[in-house]
Amino acid sequence: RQVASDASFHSVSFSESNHPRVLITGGLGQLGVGLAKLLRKRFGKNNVILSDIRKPTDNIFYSGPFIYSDILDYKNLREIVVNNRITWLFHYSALLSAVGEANVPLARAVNITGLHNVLDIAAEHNLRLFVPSTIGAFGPTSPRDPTPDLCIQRPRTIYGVSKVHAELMGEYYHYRYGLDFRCLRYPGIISADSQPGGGTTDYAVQIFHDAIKTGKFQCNLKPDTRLPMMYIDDCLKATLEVMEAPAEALSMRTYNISAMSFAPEELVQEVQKHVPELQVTYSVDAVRQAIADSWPMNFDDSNARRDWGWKHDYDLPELVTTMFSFLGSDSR
Ligand code: AKB
Repeated sequence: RQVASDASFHSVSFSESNHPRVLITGGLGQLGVGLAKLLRKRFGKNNVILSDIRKPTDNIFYSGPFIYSDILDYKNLREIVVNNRITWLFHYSALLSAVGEANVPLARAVNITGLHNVLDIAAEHNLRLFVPSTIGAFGPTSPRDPTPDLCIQRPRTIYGVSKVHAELMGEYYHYRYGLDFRCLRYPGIISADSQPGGGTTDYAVQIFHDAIKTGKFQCNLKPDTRLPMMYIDDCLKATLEVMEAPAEALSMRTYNISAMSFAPEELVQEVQKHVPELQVTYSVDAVRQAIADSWPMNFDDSNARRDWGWKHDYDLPELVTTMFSFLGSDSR
């Protein structure tokens, strides 16, 4: 047993030691804190380490182990994996679609070079590795309604290209070196207590905040732009489920997951059931619109449903009700 040192997560009790030891990279983005909460409930607080290059707020720091980790620093990452006896890694560091187009060299470094570091360390240390992919891994020549798991993937964003690369490299390491790589293609994710950073689907989160704060919302996509979307709890549930699935159940290593699909005008209608006075205008962002027009409208996730029993809980009305009960629509 490892002797406790300065960080509290070194002192793991024997009862906790059967659980995976988890590291989450990019942990302060939209999904990491929620994932850490879910995994800590299941595996014990000290067995789940959040990491990022950003400074955490006090509440994140006190809710469980947090560590500085730069995925572009190979030695730093390897040291963290070794010192903390990590067995599962969730690799969330990435630049999203819109922000990636604004800084292609940085997106290339974080999304591609960073992934290479993670893959090598995961293979070297026998980790189970989860890498999220996205609807953005498809492009204008992919079938869009519905988009199956296996089809043409020729995305036109650096984000999409890097995610196809991640899918293929992860699968290659799996077949070549036995790496336990697992990957889900996420739709746009909608969450109340964390913000997305620089994606094309961000409007679907922003509308809730603006409806409550100002009663006015300016949408940067056209009203009929249909995209697959999912509530964060479904996304995190799927992530844990695919990581816990027995290897024999997985007929593939990269799965689409789906819950609902809507266009801004449909979301607006549903939101107006809670905030009838909401005023909506459309001011289309050309970059985001072109990206959205090249992405799936509906995701075919029948393989995930068959292989490991994927089932979503939230459709559009439940999503909207849940968002408002979280954000407190009467705090206006
Ligand atoms: C984005 O819009 O870039 C992301 C995604 C769908 O992967 N939310």
